[in-house]
Amino acid sequence: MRDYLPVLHGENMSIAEFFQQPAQRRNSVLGAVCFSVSGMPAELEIPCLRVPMRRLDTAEAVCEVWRGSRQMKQGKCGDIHYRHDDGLLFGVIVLSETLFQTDTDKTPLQQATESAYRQIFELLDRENFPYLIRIWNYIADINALSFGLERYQQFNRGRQDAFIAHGRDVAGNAPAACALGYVEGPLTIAFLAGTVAPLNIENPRQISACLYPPQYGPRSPTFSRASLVTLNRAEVLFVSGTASIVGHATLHPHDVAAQTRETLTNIGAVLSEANRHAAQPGFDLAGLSYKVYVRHPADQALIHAELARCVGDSLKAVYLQADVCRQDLLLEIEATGMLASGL
Ligand code: 3EB
Repeated sequence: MRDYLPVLHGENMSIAEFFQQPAQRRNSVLGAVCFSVSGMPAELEIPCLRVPMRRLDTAEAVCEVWRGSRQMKQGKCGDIHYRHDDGLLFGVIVLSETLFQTDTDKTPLQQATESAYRQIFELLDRENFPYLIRIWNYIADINALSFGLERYQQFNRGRQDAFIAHGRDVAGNAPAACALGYVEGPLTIAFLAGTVAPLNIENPRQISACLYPPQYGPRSPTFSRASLVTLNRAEVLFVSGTASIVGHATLHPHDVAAQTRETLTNIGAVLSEANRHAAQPGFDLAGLSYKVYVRHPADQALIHAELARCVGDSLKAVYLQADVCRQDLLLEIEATGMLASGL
């Protein structure tokens, strides 16, 4: 048993467990992302994001809770609700596209995305948390075509414009991320930022997303394959949403088991890269905590069987029904891992 918690700590719990924590323990929560919940009690202090995706492995709702340490401060800034300690800031933003005009050259989703990211960067500048470490993007109807462009590609335009407007790197030093779709609802984003620069990691099996050829849209996605952040006593690895992509191409378009294996091979390659930079090269598939986004609920059992076979008995995974940002991708997997270091 460890006798301390790392500075940043992620864990999954039920909504009931979340709200029944002793006050002192609840006070260490930076924020939470809750899936499969129908409603949530009003929570004044802690930013909680409700993502309307159905959980597939059990009926129970799940909260991914991020903990910090020491003194917490929270606030609201525009559409963002945030909370931070002296090293980490967690924020959530929910923005409806219907607030934006349709008569300009930017689509409503593109404008909403640009606004959300601009608000995030303004907050990070103001609160002095310069480094975006990890960002979770949830977008309604992500594969639909509107205004002549797939909605994921509209999102990519707004995101890249905001990065550029704030002088942020779009090629080589972007945060870890994921981008998933659900049926309908506002643009829904959660993010973690810090005061110490994370190390952003690429996957040698995949072209960097910033170099995807134009067939995937007029603007590249802005994310790296993982980010590694070292906070005094722990190294935390955020593996971005990862899919069955090699080079830039989707492999095994109609074979969900093969896509699962290819995705794990990609995650394995990212772990090898992370281990080249980590203080202790201890990241492995068995030690990660997974979130698996599944396009067709009927595929969940097969995906789980492949994952359990490759990862082993210790597999910790939550399965959610979601649309993935390319029509031919049947799943996307993200993961986090933590190692105590320097002790
Ligand atoms: C991919 O590798 C799959 O647009 O932020 C994964 C992670 C994906 C993040 C994003 C997209 C994003 O291209 C899709």
